Amino acid sequence: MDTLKLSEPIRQRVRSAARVVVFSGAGVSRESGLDTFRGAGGLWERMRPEELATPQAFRAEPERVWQWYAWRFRQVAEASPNPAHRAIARLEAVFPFYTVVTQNVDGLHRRAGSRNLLELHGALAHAFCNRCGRNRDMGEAIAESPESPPVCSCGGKFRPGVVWFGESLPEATLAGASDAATSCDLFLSVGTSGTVYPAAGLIELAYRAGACLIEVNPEPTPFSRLMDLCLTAPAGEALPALAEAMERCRWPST
Ligand code: BJW
Ligand code: ZN
Repeated sequence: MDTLKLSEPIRQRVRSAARVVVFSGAGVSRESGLDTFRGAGGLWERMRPEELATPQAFRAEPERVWQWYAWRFRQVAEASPNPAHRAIARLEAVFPFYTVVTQNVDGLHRRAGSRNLLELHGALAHAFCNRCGRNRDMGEAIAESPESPPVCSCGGKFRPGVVWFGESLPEATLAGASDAATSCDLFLSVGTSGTVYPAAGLIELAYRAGACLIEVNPEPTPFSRLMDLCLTAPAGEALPALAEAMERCRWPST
């Protein structure tokens, strides 16, 4: 996508927006070489989520779950932020109140420079003890014990610092994301299938609050019909063009 021409109604919304939320999912990291969960080639095509991404799976097969996350951790360590992450980070300088809410656990938004960032589903970079809650660095934990979860001094097992199905999202993070979605003027949904709750509910909150909604996804999602604009393109192509178009709206003389 070269230059993007926004319609006049969207340009007006961008010009007057003070509060902006970017809500991202696995698709934003696809062009960094990381697999999405759902869809063709997605992680869940090869293994069932309930066998890997639940506390029950960790209790039943801790080694298998640990090895899968160790593999994901290594993939992420070798990956780099792509033009979509960088465009999203760049837009933080354009709007007075700008929040990136991500479902991703890969840390690529932070590595690209996003600072006001809420990680709804935790982070692969951390591990914590499933008994006493002690935190430690995931890389060190894997280096110490690549095949099975390291045992804590309390006798518990270290697990990845991510949110599994059936677990609550970090309360303050979800509250911050809900407040941001409820009060925003502009909401960009990027690279998410919008199928996992309560995260996907943020799109509904922004819609009900009357925000201008923009979706970036090569495929339609359950929320596409609510959008003011759908950019049906990969995030790494659409986001740099969208960021540039938004900068032109806000700073017409540059
Ligand atoms: C591109 C692209 C490119 C491709 N550019 N785009 C209400 C209704 C129904 C169910 C529930 C509900 N409330 C709660 C639930 C249960 C459950 C849930 O939502 N289930 C549904 C799946 C049915 N939710 C939970 O259990 C949550 N906890 C909770 O609700 O606690 C309260 C509670 C407790 C106890 C009982 C009851 C309630 C927790 C959810 C945790 C999700 N965890 C995971 C794993 C994280 C760890 C890990 O990484 O392994 O999070 S699951 C997985 O899905 C991961 C993701 O963050 C999440 C969302 O996926 P995402 O990011 O949207 O990725 P994809 O793959 O789905 O989509 C990628 C998109 O990219 C696609 O659209 C592509 O087209 C697109 N794409 N290339 C742009 N280049
Ligand atoms: Zn412990």
